[in-house]
Amino acid sequence: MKAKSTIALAILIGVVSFVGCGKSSSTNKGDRTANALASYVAPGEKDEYYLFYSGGHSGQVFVAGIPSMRHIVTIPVFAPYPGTGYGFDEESKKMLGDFTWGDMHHPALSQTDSKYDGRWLFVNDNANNRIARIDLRDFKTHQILGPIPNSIGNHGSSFITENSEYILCATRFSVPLPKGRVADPKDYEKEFNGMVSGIKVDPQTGEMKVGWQILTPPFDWDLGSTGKGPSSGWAFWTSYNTEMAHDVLEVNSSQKDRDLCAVVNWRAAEQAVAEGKAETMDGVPIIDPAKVPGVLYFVPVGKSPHGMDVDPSGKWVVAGGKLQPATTVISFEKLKEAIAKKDFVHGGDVRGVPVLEYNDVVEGEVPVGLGPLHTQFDGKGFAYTSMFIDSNITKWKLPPWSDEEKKDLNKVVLDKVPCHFSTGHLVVAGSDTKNPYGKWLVAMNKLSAGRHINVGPVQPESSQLIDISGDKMKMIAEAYTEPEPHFAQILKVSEIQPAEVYPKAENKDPNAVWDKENTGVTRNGNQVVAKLTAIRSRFTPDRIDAQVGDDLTVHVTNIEQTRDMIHGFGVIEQNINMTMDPGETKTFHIKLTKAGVFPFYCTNFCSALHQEMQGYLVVSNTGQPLPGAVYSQPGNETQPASQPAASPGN
Ligand code: RUQ
Ligand code: CUA
Repeated sequence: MKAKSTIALAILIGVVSFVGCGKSSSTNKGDRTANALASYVAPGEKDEYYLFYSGGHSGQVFVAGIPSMRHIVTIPVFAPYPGTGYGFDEESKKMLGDFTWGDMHHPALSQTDSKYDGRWLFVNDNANNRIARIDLRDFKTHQILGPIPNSIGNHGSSFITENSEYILCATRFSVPLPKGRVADPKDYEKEFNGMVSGIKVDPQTGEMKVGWQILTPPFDWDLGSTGKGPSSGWAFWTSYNTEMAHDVLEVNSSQKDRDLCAVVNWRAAEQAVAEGKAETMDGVPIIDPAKVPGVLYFVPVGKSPHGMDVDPSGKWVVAGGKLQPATTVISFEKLKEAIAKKDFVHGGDVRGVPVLEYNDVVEGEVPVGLGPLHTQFDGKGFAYTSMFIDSNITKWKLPPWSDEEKKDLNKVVLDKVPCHFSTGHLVVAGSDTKNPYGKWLVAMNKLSAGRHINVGPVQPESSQLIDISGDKMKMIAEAYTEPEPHFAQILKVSEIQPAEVYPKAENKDPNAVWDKENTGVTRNGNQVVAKLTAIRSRFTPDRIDAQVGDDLTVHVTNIEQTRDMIHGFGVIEQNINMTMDPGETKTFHIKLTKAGVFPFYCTNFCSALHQEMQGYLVVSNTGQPLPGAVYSQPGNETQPASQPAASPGN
């Protein structure tokens, strides 16, 4: 076993250095004119699909268009983003909490009846155990849930159920639970635990809360996928450390020929909690699968698998091989039969969780090549697997297979297209729904290896657009992103209609002001509150007076109702930067610590007089207001601080 894993590692390192030595690309450039036209979107025309990339440790979502592959916007989620003022105003600061970064992996579009319903995009944070919800009405982050209790390394998510009932997550790491308990990593097997979490999604609002959790042995759970159709109500995860090693995982977690994947009946879990079969840890109902049978099963799969993908029919569950040159295809029908017959490996349960017989549930191992990671589907019976080591996309045929094919599964491997280089994730439009759009596949490659103009040692990731509408795949175009997309979702543009302004009538912010009469600066003790409007090309008022030691709160409403008329609010040397979209109110809060005059200005180019859109924050020393200081009651223009509630200023 050890020899095998060493070989796998050698291959891996070999390929990487091969790529690194600058061997020129092997792309079949095909018919340049036809390919160019296929991805060309003329000036003024629009793309047909949205491509939502997870932004990895940038903590952001990148939105591009297909087929042009042009980056259109960035949606900040787990990290501040000055470009949209995210992480500076009170609301987004509160969502981010104490964290300034996240490691985003797998985005999931909300679904109704196993089809995208165009409402929300959920993304997970591997680093700080969080899940966020982006509303597709305005392409903004509206909720960040977490850190999730009893869950460490929220990598195995966000896998959404067929009617968006739950986001299901599994832990990549294990720790002593509840969090905060300390045990020696040498006692890993005994003291550490992993977890599968069901995050409940409100069907109307999308608001998430932790529903329940299932305790697992300290395997390192990897990728997962939810069932649909016949496998409705079930979910599946691969794992890569059934050895339960706690050190030198590179070697110690690659000892066994097979690892175990988790088969979870989430409806049974939900019911068990409703029936009071859970115990509570850190406020969450926890199911111990040894005490509640029927919730969790294990299935052996090829060594250290990675991806786990359920096909559009819900019949086939495909595990990537990573360290073996094949994908394992599990038949859900066989799996259900084996469970019904209690056909378990005799005496082979792991901590009371039954293990199914490999031969009872596996339909076949498809020899796709080296380093299979993730698989996507086109809804026409074909599967597409990303090959990290071989650096290609391999197209193969899903079962049912003929007897002849079964005898030699090489026969179901149909086509390969080289990618550049070392493909990690791939996405086929709509693959995780019951009706994929097919047509386009995007390969997300881990190494770009100098195919772009030289930008120094910092290297982008490359994405390649592949046409899968014919028998043979066609490489069409390539583009670059910042690090680092881990999976993506593709949505038809025609399926959503995002708002382009926030209608005034829908602004429920109690501090929104729309008329000059309601703007102003009020003072109450050391609390100074300013309410401003922003419109081309002025802030009203354009002077805010305060003193050192004051708590200053500023609400700015962009009273425009015109698309694209975005205003910013930056304050010099105060680390304040907000952006207000048309009809939006934003708030910041600051403790004033230094005296001086601090100009504020619009950061977002808005008109020919954008440069003139500025004002002053005047911070005088404590107890020494300027005679002309602007502290007004609403409706009052100017009023010295030392004379509260006096007559309106001139
Ligand atoms: S993992 S390259 Cu975070 Cu999705 Cu497979
Ligand atoms: Cu408002 Cu620039």
